[in-house]
Amino acid sequence: MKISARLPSGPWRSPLRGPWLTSVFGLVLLIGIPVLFLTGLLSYAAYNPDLSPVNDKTPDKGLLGFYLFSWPTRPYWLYRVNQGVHVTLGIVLVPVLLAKLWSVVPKLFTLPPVRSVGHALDRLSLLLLVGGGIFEFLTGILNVQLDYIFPGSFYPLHFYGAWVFFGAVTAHVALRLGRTWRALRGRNVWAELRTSRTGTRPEPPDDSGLVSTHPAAPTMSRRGALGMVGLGSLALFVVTAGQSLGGPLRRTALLAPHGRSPGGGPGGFPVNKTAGYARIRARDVDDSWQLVVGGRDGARVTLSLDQLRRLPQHGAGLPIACVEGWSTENQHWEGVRLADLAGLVGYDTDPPGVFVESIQRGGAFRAAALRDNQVRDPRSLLALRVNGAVLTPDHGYPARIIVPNAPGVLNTKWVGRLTFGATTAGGHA
Ligand SMILES: Nc1nc2c(c(=O)[nH]1)N[C@H]1C(S)=C(S)[C@@H](COP(=O)(O)O)O[C@H]1N2
Ligand SMILES: [Mo]
Repeated sequence: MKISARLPSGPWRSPLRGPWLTSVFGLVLLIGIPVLFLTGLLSYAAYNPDLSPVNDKTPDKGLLGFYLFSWPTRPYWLYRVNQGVHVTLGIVLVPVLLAKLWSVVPKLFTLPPVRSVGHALDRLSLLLLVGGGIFEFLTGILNVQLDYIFPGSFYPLHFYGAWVFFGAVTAHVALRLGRTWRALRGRNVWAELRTSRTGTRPEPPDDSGLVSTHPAAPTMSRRGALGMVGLGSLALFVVTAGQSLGGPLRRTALLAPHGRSPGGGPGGFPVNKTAGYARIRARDVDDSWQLVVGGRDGARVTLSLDQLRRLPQHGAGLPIACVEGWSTENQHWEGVRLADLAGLVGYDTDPPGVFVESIQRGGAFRAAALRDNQVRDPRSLLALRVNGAVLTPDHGYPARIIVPNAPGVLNTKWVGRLTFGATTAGGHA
């Protein structure tokens, strides 16, 4: 009777549930979740969090941010790939996550809830695992689909949640890897994929708590269940990946919140916040517009658009890659090197980082801080033109930042002020 006390009674009667099916879903997540964790951590490093409070505002990263490093400017496409993988994989794994939860659902409702100290710890780790997983996937998806419904707080939530979730995943893997491995070896996957519904039998009774004691007749085969989940993931991939891969595939990105058909011409690539959304008025960017550049020992230079155009112009082919996963193909930007602008205010060599402010009043992303390595890269520009034409209003006319291998959020549009050697308004590094 010892065994039957651990077996699910109650409404859970699917004959498909069992250690093998759970382990197959678990194996996919075991490969996918570390990739999500790693690309997520890299994404934080890329946001220059040590230049808070303007960039990533997550407080107390001291302990959890032990790994942070100076994010490089090359290869210029790395952030685009990193974020495309993070967001696309996160979305594609949703059906697998749901299937895994479905497969273990009887375990989440076992009675009595706690049998021993060991069992209590095991259940607590499951709570953090299931809760943490749902929390991470939900905050991530809400963020990419509804753009920042948690103003300013998405980053800390998703960052702290990631550590809790990954800690629970690690504990879970340590506790279950042996059992998973045995379960996977216990059945032949190819034989399983050849078994139709009528040939489908429950897994043998065991003490896993997953196999039903009074299984119902199968309504689908394991092959069918795996196929349904696989097709779900494939469908999500097809309607998501185009937003990062770009080209003609952009049209297939039905789930992409931005720029599925961004139009043609030089400004024909996706826009995050439009000039209208940012409440940029025509008179803010007419002939009265000026760029204020601050620098060493209070040096200050004011430049009109004509004066900027008379400075040496340089080009760079760079994408915009948003933290939300969508990105553009390389665009050809032209403008003034950030390093040259630093040279106008006392930093002829080895310029420091720069604090960039938009003329936009308010809004989460009106300012950003760049590191010295970003300022020094010859491809880092205050861009005045893109693809052979003056910037469109939505892409930041009269001037915007473009930096290689940086998250889109650092490419400030409608720039009004640059302060070299500062990381906050009025502050100095
Ligand atoms: N002033 C200002 N600059 C901004 C933003 C903003 O909201 N305001 N959004 C940033 C974000 S999050 C991204 S992804 C890029 C998008 O650039 P694009 O709209 O030209 O594609 O602009 C960045 N620059
Ligand atoms: Mo972004």
